[in-house]
Amino acid sequence: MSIIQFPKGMKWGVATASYQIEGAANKDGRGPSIWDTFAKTPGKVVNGDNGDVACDSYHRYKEDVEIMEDLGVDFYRFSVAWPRIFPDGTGEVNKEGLAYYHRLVDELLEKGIQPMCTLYHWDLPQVLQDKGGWDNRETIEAFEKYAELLFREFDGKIKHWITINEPWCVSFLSNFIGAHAPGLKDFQLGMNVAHHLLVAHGKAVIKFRKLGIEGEIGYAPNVEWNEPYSDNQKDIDACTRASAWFLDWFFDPVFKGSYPEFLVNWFKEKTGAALKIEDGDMEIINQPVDFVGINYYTGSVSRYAEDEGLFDLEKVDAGYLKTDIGWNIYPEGFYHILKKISDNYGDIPIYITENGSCYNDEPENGRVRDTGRIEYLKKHLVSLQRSLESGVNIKGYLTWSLLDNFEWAEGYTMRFGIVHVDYRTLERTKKDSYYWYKQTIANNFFEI
Ligand code: JJW
Repeated sequence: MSIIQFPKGMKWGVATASYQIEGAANKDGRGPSIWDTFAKTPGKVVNGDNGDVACDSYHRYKEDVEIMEDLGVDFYRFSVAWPRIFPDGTGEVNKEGLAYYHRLVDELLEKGIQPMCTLYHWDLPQVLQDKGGWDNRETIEAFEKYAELLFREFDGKIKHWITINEPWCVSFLSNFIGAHAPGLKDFQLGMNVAHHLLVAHGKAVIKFRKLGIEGEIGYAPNVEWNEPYSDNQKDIDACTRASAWFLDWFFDPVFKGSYPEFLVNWFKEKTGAALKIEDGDMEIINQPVDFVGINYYTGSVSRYAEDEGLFDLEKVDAGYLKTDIGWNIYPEGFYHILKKISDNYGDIPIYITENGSCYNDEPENGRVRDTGRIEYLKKHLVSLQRSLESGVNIKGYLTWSLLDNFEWAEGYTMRFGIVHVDYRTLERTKKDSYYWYKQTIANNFFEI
């Protein structure tokens, strides 16, 4: 038996996102987002599910905050639905949409929970997509205005801000792989979107500083780890490329003011795509951030395979256990990636803004025995503690997710919550993992 002890002052939290939990899609003047459109396009989301109702947190937020108060978290990470604030993407503010987030934030503050607000968690106003979405630089200006409005509106209330959630998903997964909204399949487009997201991030940070907003601002890239199958140089290089797509591509511009040259060249050779950078872009992106949010779920042992995929790489089934969504349980990757971030980018404060697992356990006699999720959490928190022990500057850990919710292209079939949601009755049931997490938060350690 081991005791895994966390440092004094370690912060704990849970995370969600607007389109995945709010519902109330047509309430109080919300405009349509690209996810409404995508979900209603046949064949894009499992079972044709959509976020019209989701967990109905728009109406049940008090119950959800009460659950978090009982859980004892320091932080609640949520996102604002841009189309609730600007139904037309920009221009006229929808006061009723703003009022919802005031109600939520006030409720959190009253219960002593710190709000951590994500500005962009994928629900782009559809009207902006109609004009090219993130491929169009006008979206950057619209985002800057949207960010400014929220900074001014919530200054003094929200002290932790995240500009963009998972820019890799927003760009490459959504515009090259095509699995998420808007569902396009063009590598050059994915590259343009990735760059524009980083510029939008930088512009929001500049605005935040200029306005003198109280608190901290960062962004939340998702990362995956590819462990070389062998120490053959070809295996190592293939893994370096694949991991860098998540890591270096979205970190180097922010922390070093440049893109990773080896990957720029690789993409040029493989796809013909080239960066489209305007004067001043890299300076805008290269703003000091107060923290970086890390979203980590999975990793793989991978090896070189000639002409396989984008990176000449194949994943090896090395026999790792998988969660119910089919992702490897790979906690060592969490440790390796945190170490690498700290080695390459310095002593930047890190919040784990997402880490969690999909297990589709259902209530039996009012109890959800999600032992798989508890095991997953334990393994990843051991890796987190190893990273802390190795000097990585980790400030807090937020698990994904408070609630089972709309898991994007998987619809409601994949459950990531520590609280079960019955999608017919919208009843919430705390899972065994909830009670385990509550105990861990209270103790600031756990036994394994
Ligand atoms: C990759 C699918 C082909 C969310 C992916 C699909 C097809 C090569 C979870 N994080 O719900 C990554 N999540 O909203 C944010 N993160 O490829 C929050 N990444 O690949 C969670 C999905 C994801 C993915 C899902």
